[in-house]
Amino acid sequence: MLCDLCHRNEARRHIYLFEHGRGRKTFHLCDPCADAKGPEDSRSDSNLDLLREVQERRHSRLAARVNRAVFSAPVFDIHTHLYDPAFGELLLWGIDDLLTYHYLVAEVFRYVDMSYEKFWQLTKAQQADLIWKKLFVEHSPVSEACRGVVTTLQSLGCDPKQKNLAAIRKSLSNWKLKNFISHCLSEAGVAKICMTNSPFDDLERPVWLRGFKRDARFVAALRIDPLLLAWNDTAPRLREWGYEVGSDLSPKTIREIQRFLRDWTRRIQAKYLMVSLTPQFAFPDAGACAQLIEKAVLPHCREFGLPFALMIGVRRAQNPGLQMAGDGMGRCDLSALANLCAQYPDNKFLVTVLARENQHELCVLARKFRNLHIFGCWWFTNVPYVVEEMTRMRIELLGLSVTPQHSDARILDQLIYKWQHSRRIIAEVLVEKYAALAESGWEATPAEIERDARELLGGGFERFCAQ
Ligand code: FIX
Ligand code: ZN
Repeated sequence: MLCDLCHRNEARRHIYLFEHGRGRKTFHLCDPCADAKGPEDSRSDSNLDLLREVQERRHSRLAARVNRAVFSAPVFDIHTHLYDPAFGELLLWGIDDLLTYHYLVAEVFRYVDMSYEKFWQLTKAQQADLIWKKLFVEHSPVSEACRGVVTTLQSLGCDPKQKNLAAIRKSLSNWKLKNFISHCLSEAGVAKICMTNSPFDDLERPVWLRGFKRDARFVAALRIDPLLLAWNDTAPRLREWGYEVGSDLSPKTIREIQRFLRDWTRRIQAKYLMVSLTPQFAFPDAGACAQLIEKAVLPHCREFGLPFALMIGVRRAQNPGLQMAGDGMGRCDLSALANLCAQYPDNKFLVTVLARENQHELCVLARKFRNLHIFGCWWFTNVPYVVEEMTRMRIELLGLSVTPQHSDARILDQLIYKWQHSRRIIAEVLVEKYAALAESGWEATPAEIERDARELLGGGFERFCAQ
């Protein structure tokens, strides 16, 4: 055992101290440290000072160890809106895309009275100029989305404080996409990325149908919102593509929907199927969404052994003028999810919910149902204050059997800040947990800490998918 103070020499002196209200503490010193700092009287004040010093050193060693483990564990980013580079312009990257992220569009309208129509008529570069001026020059960029831009620029070697967007554009203009992808992934420590792949997207579908050589870092997830949320509009499209569906959900229609799901699951090699749902989502229910889930989606997921991801709580187009920035949120009734988990134990559910008020109940549900894996601090919950609270609550209730974060990145560059910020909070919470554990008499070894970090950053998700 190494000396608690210098952490270099073998500890040969074991000192006990009774700390009022906190039980007996033991610490271990080598001969030179004990001679220099060791107690003469086990109840003296200097003894308490020594205990504090030992505890501080233990804590900073633990923090360094945990940070190393969390920052070096490879991430499997299980939900993003990024694309394999074969999709060309669908993969967004670069400073103007970074600044026109819909989180920042929502924020700029807090400071301008320009009409929405006028804003949308501006070019992307003009929108970026306005956002830069209002959110970074005229105000300090303290919001999480703004700070994200600062972290990213800093890590790309630009000084964001120079406040000169033209100079920033110039200094980033030499990047080539191929190198930039590798650079962002490596800066973020991301090994794999789940895309969001919609057969209903007219720009995306032809690329899949043509076929292309896959980049192994980009994993597909089959997104089926139009199928579940707008059946009346989607049925004619399926017919157009050769699937013999009626408008009703007859057994033949269901078989054809399953053929569609099978074709696309195979075509894109989907890791899971996914949908985002309103706060009103109910299950069981007579509406098309619940009927389609029950009759088509869940049997399909069982057949392929794939999880079904539900992202619950979004109110689309709460303010339509803001376009994508106009989506809102609401609390949902999680008994729908409880019913799904209980009635379909052979299905696996990956779930994130948008309302802070739903997070505790979601954790408790995951304690009841092992076919439920919780992931991410989604969208409006992805702010440090809430991320910290959710991460702590999840680990306290579920141990390491959660995936605390996904990036939801829409612009490649965002991987850098989203993972830097998230890892910092995950590490902070883990330090607190391991310190408390050590205080109770269990000191996690470096190997155990590394194992746990890998589990949280993607290992647990992979295991859940493989079950
Ligand atoms: O439904 C989703 O996948 C959401 O994440 C998006 O629709 C949303 O616009 C977003 O980017 C949130 O971070
Ligand atoms: Zn998303």
